Amino acid sequence: MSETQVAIVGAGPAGLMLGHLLQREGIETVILENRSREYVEARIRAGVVEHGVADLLERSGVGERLRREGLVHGGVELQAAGERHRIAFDELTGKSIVVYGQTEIVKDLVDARLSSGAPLRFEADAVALHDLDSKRPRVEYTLGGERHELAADLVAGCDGFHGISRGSIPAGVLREFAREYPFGWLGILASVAPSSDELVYAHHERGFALLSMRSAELSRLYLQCAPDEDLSAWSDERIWEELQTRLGVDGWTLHEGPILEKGVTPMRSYVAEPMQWGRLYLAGDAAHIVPPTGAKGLNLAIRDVQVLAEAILEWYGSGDGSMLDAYSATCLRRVWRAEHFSWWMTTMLHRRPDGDEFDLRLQLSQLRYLRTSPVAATSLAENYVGIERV
Ligand code: FAS
Ligand code: PHB
Repeated sequence: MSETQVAIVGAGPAGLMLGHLLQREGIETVILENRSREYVEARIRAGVVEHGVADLLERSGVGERLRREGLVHGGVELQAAGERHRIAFDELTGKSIVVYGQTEIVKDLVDARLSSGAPLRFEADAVALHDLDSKRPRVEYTLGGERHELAADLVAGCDGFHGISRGSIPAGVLREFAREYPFGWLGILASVAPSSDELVYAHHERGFALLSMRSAELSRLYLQCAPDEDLSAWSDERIWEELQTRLGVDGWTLHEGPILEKGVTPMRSYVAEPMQWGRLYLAGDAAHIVPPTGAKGLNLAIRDVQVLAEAILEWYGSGDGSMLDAYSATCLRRVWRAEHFSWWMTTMLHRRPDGDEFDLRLQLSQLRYLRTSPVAATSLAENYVGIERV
């Protein structure tokens, strides 16, 4: 049996950032990750970092490459009926976003963790959490074909939507809230310079499309598709043809290039309440999921562990557990704000297969209102760049 102060299950953005924030303040942590380092660092996911999250990464010493290589964007384009309109975050809120892949944030956090010498165990599969309602909870995990146990003061469940932490909370404790959407995203990573300086969110009668990017040489684009879309039915040519149709506007060209990676992501909204039980604290996708239209998933994960780290440091520092007791309530205010914004962006921009003309006119009216009203545009902007006080 090994021991630590805080056992962290999962080395995604939540687990790695929590370990980083605690370790740098002298709190002992062990991070257990069931996949390999290569797998974790190669998983292509989010691309947008909120203003406040970029600041936190920099303040805590892991934002140097983000500041050097990240693309600072002062707005995004909304497109409908063949016209684009820029939502100017910088003018409306004084803030911006940073386009910097989640893969890069994970690499930066893994490097920082390994440089610190603090334990980060890859291919360590947490199989059970024990005694979560005691003062000495335990994590049972397998590593190298052997079973191990890690005892701790606290356990952080940062193991994503399909991890074991949420399911370790006894039946009857959690209330779950969910929406499944009748569509998903077909995403591609293409070796071609982005055809727009900023992101383009396009409403189209054939379905939503998003132009994003990872660098001056790498484009990231998405097409609304069926949640169980058969990827083999989408040749590179067909993907580019559909993107040209949905993103095309007069006087603009979408440049094509070799597709390096493609995948289909289904969409859901999900929240589990409370985000804690006994000495277990859930953070990130282990507790909540948002459709990626609002670019909130990664940012919520980081914001959760910012709250959790502060509460843990208070508890160890002064013995005051009030912030830990309030962890779930504190996080859920931001979680539900992000859930609403992500649902709102998703329902405004995607065509439901069972939608009708009434739905279409509501969407077009909402998009027109965002073009004509600075107040409406400011509301979108402040949610997108990240609200500091929710
Ligand atoms: P993660 O899922 O990232 O990390 C959990 C970690 O725990 C994983 O490394 C997993 O291997 C590990 N784990 C699981 N079970 C374990 C066990 N039993 N033992 C040990 N380790 C275990 N968000 C956006 O903002 N924009 C996007 O475009 C976007 N696209 C996405 C595409 C996909 C396919 C997915 C799945 C998510 C996407 N997201 C997007 C959301 C995503 O970025 C998440 O919000 C973010 O990864 C959440 O981070 P974590 O909570 O750390 O969870
Ligand atoms: C991305 O670049 O992957 C991205 C950007 C904005 C979103 C979702 C994904 O809303």
